Amino acid sequence: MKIAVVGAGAMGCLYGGLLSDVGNQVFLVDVWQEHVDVINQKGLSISGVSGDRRITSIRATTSAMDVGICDLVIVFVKSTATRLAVQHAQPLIGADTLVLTLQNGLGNAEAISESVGEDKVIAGVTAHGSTLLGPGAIRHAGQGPTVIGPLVPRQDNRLEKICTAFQQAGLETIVDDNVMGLIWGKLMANIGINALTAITGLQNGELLQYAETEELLEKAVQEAREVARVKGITVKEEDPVAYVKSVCRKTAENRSSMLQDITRGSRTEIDVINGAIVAEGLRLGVETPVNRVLTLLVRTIEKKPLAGE
Ligand code: KPL
Repeated sequence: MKIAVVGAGAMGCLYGGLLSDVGNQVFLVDVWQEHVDVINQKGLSISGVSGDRRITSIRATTSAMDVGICDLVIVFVKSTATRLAVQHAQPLIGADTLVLTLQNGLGNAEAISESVGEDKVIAGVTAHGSTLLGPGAIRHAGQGPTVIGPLVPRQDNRLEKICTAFQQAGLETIVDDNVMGLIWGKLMANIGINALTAITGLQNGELLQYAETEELLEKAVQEAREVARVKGITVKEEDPVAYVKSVCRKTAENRSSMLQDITRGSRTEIDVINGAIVAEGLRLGVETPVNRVLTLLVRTIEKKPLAGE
């Protein structure tokens, strides 16, 4: 399968690397020139739970024009960059291309659909954790299922083919048609974990070692669950709080993507995670005080210069 991964951060490199390692033709498309150069010269280094390896079959580029039309485009850029990234990814998308978003937060599938049409979009969630160590190197920090589904019902078996390709790469994957339920289910994990780790500097598993962070995690998730209920979304997980705690344990040593963003001085996805819950809560008349405080604190930390600057 010819696959392009748009956004070669920690998760994009993980999926791209594992898919390339089993014989797919994989291209990473990213704006970071040094990262692209290191991958092309030395290969992509993956360490951690899936074993240590260097993948030299993978190609990286800063321009989608170098790649041409693909069978599958996986969008892994930060949610804040989705619209722009998909515009730049147009040379990858032909009549039979499917575009998969496994990004965090709300609104990505909708943003991609506006550009490429709903029938080409598949969305899903991933329970893997991954950390970018530096140019050309990631650590696979936690494993879990990938669940994907179409935005509109499909008549062909292309989704199943993607599922098989992922499984061959060691990425446990299933198809589920309740895409919004899936996205909201994963959102619960990001709501409970990302902002709290970004504010405290804790790893995911450490959130459960302190009564204070555990209580805030529970409250933030309960608020989000109420927003989902009033909105009429059937969240995949029956007990979202228990689910989020299980994600903390499974990705215990991971530094969440939001903590990684804060450490790098990058903009976070707070507005499409806790901020989105606050906005939906306001619209639906559901109180979300914990999510509001978490959102305001992360926005403050985003504005504060990094220590030493
Ligand atoms: O998706 C994640 C993230 O870091 O963004 C979790 C599930 C919290 C794993 O770290």
